Amino acid sequence: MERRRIGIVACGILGAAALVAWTQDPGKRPQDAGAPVKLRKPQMSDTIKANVYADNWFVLYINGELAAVDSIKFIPHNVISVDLLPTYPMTIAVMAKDNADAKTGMEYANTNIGDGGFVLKFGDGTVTDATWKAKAFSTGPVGRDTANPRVENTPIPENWFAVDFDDSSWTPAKEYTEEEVGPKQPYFEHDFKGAKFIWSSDIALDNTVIFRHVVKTPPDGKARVDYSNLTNVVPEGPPKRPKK
Ligand SMILES: [Ca+2]
Ligand SMILES: [Ca+2]
Repeated sequence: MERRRIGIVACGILGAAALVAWTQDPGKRPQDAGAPVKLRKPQMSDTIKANVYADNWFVLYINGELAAVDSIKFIPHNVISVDLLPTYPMTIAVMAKDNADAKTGMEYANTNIGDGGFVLKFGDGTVTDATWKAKAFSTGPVGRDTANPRVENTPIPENWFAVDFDDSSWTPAKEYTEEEVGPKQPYFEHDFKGAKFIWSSDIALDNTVIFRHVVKTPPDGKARVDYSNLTNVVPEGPPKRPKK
C-alpha cells in the first residue's frame, strides 16, 4: 500500500518536473511526462511566408519533408509563395534546374546556352546567400562546345534532402547580382529584400544544382513554439465532439 502511494507520488513529481521543464524550454519536450502535454493549437500567425524564385525550376524540402514544388517547369518565370510552420533547427534542401536539354545542356531547340539563378526568402528572415552550400549534378554543354554539345552528370544521392545528409565536402554557393540573373516581373512583386541570388560557380553551364542550408535559430530572433510533434499532444480547448 505504502509502496504504491510512493510510486504514484514519484510519478506525479516526475511528470510535473517534465512539464515545468517543457514550459521553460518548449524546444526540449519531455520524453514521457506521464500525462498528455497540452499545447495551444498553431494559428496562421505562427506560420511564415516562403517566397521562392528559380530560373527555371525548383523543388524545396524542409527538415526532410517536401515543402514546395515550382508549378511551372520552364517559362514564364514565376514566384512560388507558400506558408510554412517552422521548427528549428531547420534544414533546407533545394534542387534547382536551369532549363536544358538532357543530352545537350542547351535550350530553345539547342540554339542557346541558358543560365540559372535561385533566390529564397522566408518570413523569419531566412535568405539565400553564400553561407548556403551548393553542388552541381549536371553540366553542359561541356567546354561551351555548342557544335558537339555534351552533358556531364553526377548521380544524385537518394537522400540529398535528408536532415542527416553529409554535405561537409560541398563548397559554398556563389552569389550573383540581380543584373547577372535578370529576374522577371514576378520577382519584383514579392519580398526578397536582403536575399541574394545563388547558384554554383558556373551559372551558365551547371544546369542541375542542389543547395543545402541549416537555420539554427530564427534569424529574426522571435521565439516560436515547436509544433513538430503536434500529432502526439492534446490541443488546448474543449474536446471535439465525435462525428456521427
Ligand atoms: Ca544552362
Ligand atoms: Ca534559364
